Amino acid sequence: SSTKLLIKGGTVVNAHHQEVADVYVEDGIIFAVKPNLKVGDDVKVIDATGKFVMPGGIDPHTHLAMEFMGTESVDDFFSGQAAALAGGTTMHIDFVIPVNGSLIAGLEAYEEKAKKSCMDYGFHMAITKFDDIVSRDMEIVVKEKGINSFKFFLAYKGALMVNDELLLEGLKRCKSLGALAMVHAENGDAVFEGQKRMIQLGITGPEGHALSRPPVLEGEATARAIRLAGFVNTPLYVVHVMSIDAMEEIAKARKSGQRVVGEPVVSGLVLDDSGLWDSDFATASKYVMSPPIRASGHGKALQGALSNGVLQLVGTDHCAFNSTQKAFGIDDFRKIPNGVNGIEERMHLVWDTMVESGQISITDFVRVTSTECARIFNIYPRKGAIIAGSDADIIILNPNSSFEINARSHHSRTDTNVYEGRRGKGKIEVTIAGGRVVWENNEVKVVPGSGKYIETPPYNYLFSGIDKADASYLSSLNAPVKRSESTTSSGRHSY
Ligand code: DUC
Ligand code: ZN
Ligand code: ZN
Ligand code: ZN
Repeated sequence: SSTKLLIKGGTVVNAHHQEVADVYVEDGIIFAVKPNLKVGDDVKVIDATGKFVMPGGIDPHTHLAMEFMGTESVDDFFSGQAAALAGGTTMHIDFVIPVNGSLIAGLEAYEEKAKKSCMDYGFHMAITKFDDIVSRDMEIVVKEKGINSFKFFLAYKGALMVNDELLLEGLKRCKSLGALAMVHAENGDAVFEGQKRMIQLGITGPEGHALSRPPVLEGEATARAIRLAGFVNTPLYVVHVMSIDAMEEIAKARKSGQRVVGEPVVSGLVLDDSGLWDSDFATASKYVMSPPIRASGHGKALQGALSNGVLQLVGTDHCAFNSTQKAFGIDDFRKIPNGVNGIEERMHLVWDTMVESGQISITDFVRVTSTECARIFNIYPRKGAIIAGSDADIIILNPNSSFEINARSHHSRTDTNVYEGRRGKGKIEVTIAGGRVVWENNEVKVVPGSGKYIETPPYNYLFSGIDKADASYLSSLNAPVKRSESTTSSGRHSY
């Protein structure tokens, strides 16, 4: 028998519109959204009067069970997703990391990791080198495996980093496949240099992490990636925009009409770098992620950019390590595994920081936490909307209740939380994923294996008109000049 649900009397919010209505769900699908729906008594009714009924969050940027810096992030596709559901996120897109440069081997490993999923998920693919085999596999991944986005790391020299030549090859390949190119934008060569300098100065603690890779290196790499994407004429998605420097490059490019998407992450929006100077290593090291959390002022500017549309959607870069893993870098910050939590906290923190403060509307909240992600990765309106026919991924938020964050009560496997002690207004009281009530009365109820892989098709709206723009550019060029061969006195050809 299938679960039938009626969510009654709430304010249903989509990215474009909000209205008081009932939502009827059957077989994991939204069947009707209308005021005063009448249903039979085999239907579970949830009263949402005075509350907001919104599309479940989609986190565009996570690293579950990621093998990284000699260890593996502690939240896997079960614990990380259970945490997500407890915080109102019903889908995430994780980054497949190639195995020995092989995309297919990497994908097989991630398919295995994802078998225990309890919520829907999609994949991006990281590209760590480029050759004929990678080029061929990119096509297989797009056409047969449901992945429409590729990420290039401009940092992590000697590990994941690609140089400009490979980035250009990758951008061209993405364009030809209708796939979106993404970048981790920091100048990896300069970071390497900055790290050596810190160690030489005797700065070996977590503060050295921030000092070794300042905003200027993020701004430079962001500008470079944007210009190279402009040269190829293909859209670009900049992940984890952490600084004013990077944000201003995106603003400038978008103003000129270039198709650049900017993704801030929650840590960059709401934290500052002061924790990295904490005298307690366990406290300071938990804030280590890349790009680093910046000095106060950057976060506020990123909030402004999110509210005025320069940045379009919020991720987390959820990549959780526990304090014993962080302690690998007790004598050298370069060995601290990079990553912070956030998959469980994103929705509450964006609500409190952006909506409660009046910086964005409730419809914009839905757009930046869910709908925009669904549009960009081409799964809208199956995801990111509460309309008849969409997947029943729904949250109920009580604006008059409050949340509190701490490592004791969170659902992540980490023993710390970078948002420890934070409270705010607004509480996600119910999460429905695939038509099942998975979070209610402060309890997660999930089954391993119940999550579905969501294929993301190529050629999203960011690509519309690209070919035409190329054709008109080419036709605007003069025909090649015809020259006759002549020889100079020195014997060289002259043109
Ligand atoms: N940054 C992190 O902090 N963790 C995972 C990968 C990354 O780029
Ligand atoms: Zn509407
Ligand atoms: Zn990154
Ligand atoms: Zn990341």
